[in-house]
Amino acid sequence: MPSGTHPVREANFDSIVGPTHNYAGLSPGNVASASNQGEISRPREAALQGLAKMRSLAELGLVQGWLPPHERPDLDLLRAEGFGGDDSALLAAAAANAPHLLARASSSSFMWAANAATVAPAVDTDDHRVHMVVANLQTMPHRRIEPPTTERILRRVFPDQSRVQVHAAIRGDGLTDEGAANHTRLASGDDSGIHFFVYGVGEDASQGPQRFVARQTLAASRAVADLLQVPESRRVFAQQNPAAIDAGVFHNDVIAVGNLNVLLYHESAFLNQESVLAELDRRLDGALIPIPVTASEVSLDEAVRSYLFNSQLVTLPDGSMCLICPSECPETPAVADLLDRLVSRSDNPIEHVKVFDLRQSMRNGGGPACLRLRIPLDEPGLNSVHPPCLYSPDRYDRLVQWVERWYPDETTDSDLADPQRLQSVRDALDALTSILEMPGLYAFQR
Ligand code: SUG
Repeated sequence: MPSGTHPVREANFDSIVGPTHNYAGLSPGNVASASNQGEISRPREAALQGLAKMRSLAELGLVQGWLPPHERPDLDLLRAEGFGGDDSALLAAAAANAPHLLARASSSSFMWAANAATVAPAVDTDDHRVHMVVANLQTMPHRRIEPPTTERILRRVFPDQSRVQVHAAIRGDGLTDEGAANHTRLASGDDSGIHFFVYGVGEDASQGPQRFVARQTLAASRAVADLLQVPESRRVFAQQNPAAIDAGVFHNDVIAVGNLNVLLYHESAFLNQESVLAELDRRLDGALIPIPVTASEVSLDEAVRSYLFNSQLVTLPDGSMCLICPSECPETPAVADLLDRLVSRSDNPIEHVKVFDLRQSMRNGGGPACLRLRIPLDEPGLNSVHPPCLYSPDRYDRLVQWVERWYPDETTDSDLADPQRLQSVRDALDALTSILEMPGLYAFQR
């Protein structure tokens, strides 16, 4: 059977949280990031929370992988801004004169792998290869530094270009792209799927949000769809409701989540909601199972605070669906009620809810779905993945021990300039490249 005609299984690749995870308030429009600015972070706990989610999903019978962290602080960013001297002098000068630049250079924001790339499986593309387009992340300055490293990592994890083509981030005026967080693949069964791209602003900027920036443009979504080699007939574009962006919904995955033919969404998710849903249903030959959540059930504010829609919606081996929620969901009464109703109803395949403590990431606006990149793979595609980046109990244990050995318990602003921390991060990453069998991954190793 040629590649692209095997059934696909969704693999989730989560990024490992980095040792410099901190709260710097770098993302205007992201309510959690803004409100936790300056809080003390707990990098070890953050990384262990992420790893625990990965293990649980693997134990549920799902395909789980991990992506290595990027090197931080990014000293090249500081050098490009004019700081010089050896590494210690560089850190000290940046801390004294431009703490905001040091914060940008130190962010662990690459951990939200849903913003790493947009992916189309082999079964959907013109040339029957998986295509991935690295997100350019141009809107937030601290995230602009991610794409080259993301590209390098994805090429190492998916080295077989005859199966998986990794495309560099798109460039150009007005092309701002935040990856899979604004893209959903929907499908009925094993058939090829349709690709639902949600953008924040189109050609007419006056139709976009007024308070916060729209992170995804229509032009960018179109350019990504072209590179993915998804046929026109399988593309649907919709605009996010600008009022939702202005209420803190900075990505579509904060207000809607889909899996196979199910779409769970808030009634304020999209502009022209009815026609968007009708179009999705038509493209799925009438198989769409829409699950609207009204504002009277869960307000926009409760949706943003609980991150209900940032749950992962996954299909378990028995065919039932499970929502992987953050602990803020059952702690929000309206959301807890909604979840109870959802699993007890027979009009949808969601039968289970599993709750995870991801508070360290959540405080920066990153829930379960933000932490992972969905990569639907057929069997030959799965066999082509760099094996140490796929979950195994043994390597999981080694990663946990590695985090416990190297990650600081706490981080405050002043720690970001500590040269001993820098050395410890490099030692940690050096050790990680042995565990993941990726020699020379980081610039300091080359
Ligand atoms: O881009 N937060 C990230 C959160 C990304 C969430 N991803 C998805 N929704 N898929 C962002 O706003 C905060 C960093 C800080 O403030 O320190 C941050 O970058």
